[in-house]
Amino acid sequence: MTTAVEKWVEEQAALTKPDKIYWVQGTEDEMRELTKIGMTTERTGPHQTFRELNHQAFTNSYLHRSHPNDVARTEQLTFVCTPAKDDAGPNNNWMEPKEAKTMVSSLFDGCMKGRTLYVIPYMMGHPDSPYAKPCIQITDSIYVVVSMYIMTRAGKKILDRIGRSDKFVKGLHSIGELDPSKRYIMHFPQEDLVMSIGSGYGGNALLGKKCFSLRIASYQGHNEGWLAEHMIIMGVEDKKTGETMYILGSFPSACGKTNLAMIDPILEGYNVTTLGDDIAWINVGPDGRLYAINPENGFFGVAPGTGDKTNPQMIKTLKAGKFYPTLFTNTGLDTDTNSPWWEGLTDVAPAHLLDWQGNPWEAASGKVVAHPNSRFTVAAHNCPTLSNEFDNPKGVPISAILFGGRRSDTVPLVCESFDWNHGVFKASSLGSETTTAAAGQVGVVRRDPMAMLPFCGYNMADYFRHWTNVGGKLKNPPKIFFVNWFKKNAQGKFIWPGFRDNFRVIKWMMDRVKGTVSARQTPIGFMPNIADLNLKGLDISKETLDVLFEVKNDQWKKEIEGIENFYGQFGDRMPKEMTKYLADLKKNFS
Ligand code: GTP
Ligand code: SPV
Ligand code: MN
Repeated sequence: MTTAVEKWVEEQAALTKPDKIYWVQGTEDEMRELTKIGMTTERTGPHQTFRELNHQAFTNSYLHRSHPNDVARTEQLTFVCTPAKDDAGPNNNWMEPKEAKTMVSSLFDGCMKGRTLYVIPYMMGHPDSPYAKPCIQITDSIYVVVSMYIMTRAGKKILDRIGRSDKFVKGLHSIGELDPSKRYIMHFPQEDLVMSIGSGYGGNALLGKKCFSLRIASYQGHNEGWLAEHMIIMGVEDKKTGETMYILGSFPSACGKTNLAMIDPILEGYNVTTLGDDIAWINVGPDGRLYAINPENGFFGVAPGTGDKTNPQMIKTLKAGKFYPTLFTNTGLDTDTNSPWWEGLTDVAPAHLLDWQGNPWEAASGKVVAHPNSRFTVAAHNCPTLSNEFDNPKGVPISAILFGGRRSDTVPLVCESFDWNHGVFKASSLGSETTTAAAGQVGVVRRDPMAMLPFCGYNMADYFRHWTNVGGKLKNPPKIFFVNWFKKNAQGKFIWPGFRDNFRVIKWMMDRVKGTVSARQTPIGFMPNIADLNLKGLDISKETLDVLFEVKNDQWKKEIEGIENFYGQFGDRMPKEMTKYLADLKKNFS
């Protein structure tokens, strides 16, 4: 008798009409074989899928160049399809589910003619975890198959685990014609289904990542009492006591999560361990504490800016190549050494470079070598700071949550919320300057609550209420902090050194959690007494520190206006508690 998985695959094959169907087993030999095939096919544009790189420099690594129009997530082509438009909310593009399916099915019809349909059984979360979820992705891209193999726990054993059950998350993907006018990323939260066509880019095509582990999973979490968040999970061990504090960190795309997740602390006496760099699934444990797992098994990180000075642990991770292949997408190529290169990898550019599209690069051209959203895909197990708790099925207990964004002004270096609900309010009203991680204008402030604007699979008004409900179930809720590493001066230069120095702020937060330092109360929350910040060895002026911690009336008035406009879209659905906090804030600045 056919299983539910086989039946679903047969139906998708009948629609997409591939030449061949291939069930991914998940062995290393198989990936070597697929990578080899990827070195000779010309599927995704004018280039082969993979080019073998120098394995002495970057063990087991390959370069992939995407179609030039397919370099980032496309939020305007991403839809949440719920029967009622209001359930998707003003934070999502919406289409009626039947209409959406008819529309994309016509694009999927016959799209795999001449191609192989790959079936990837995979798990988000460690298979032993009660919070993990089994999934099946179908794709016609070898790049996607190898990427899924790196990013998730994939292979035949997951198929055995699903068995005859029909409880698995379904993802149908095709690169289609890589035509932006025929590109759609459609989510059907009620059916645990994603249909994505026309893009091979990470967040559009690796359906276990943003599509399932955030959009669909946030919807499941709302129904089941947990949270799916755009967050890192890190451990900070105090070497003296041997105790580890676990912290969650939420930042919008390309705002510093991966860097923070493996920060090399500037202060002595601490070890940082890495559990996740992008997504956290968070449950309330039997003891009333929050426990987080990382559903992923790898990192899909931003290459530019990653170097020995900014993120030495990631450079080691990328060179390790011990587990799975490592992929570089849309970076430049040093033709003398056959190694990947991007801005920030070394201070001086190598003599002979091809740019991300494979054209010879001239320094005088003023063009970038690597695409600003060029990325690497690498297994978490290659990371030297990977936590021993990474595979712990229960997850790790959380003591603090930090939220951040990219703000040239207005928002201070660090600020602590008064309590959980005040933290939810502040997180719900966060703004951040847009980045190249999504197609569209860069550098404009937009409201991005909990860094989830592009990823919340349902109405965000309900999402904020869900956050306060989860808080209500906690015995000892984590403290909530807000940070901004990205303040700039009049010349447009960052005034905070960032990266390793961010640990100075982490240390203050840990002291606040332990209750060993006091803080001063301001209208926006608790702020540090400067004497409590460890600034040893940092060359920073009193004036700069003042700017880092200033709270300016005119700037906050403008900020409040932005929040009011954002909240306004949700009408009466907005929790009263949130509008009350906003009204109080406004009073404080009037
Ligand atoms: P996604 O993978 O898109 O979710 O991004 P992310 O949040 O993980 O961001 P990531 O750590 O990859 O950093 C994005 C960019 O910001 C990179 O170019 C980093 O070099 C840069 N960056 C990270 N941390 C800091 C910081 O503290 N200060 C400054 N100035 N830049 C930073
Ligand atoms: C992001 O854009 O937040 C990413 C990259 O982490 S992607 O998976 O492509 O969304
Ligand atoms: Mn991300």
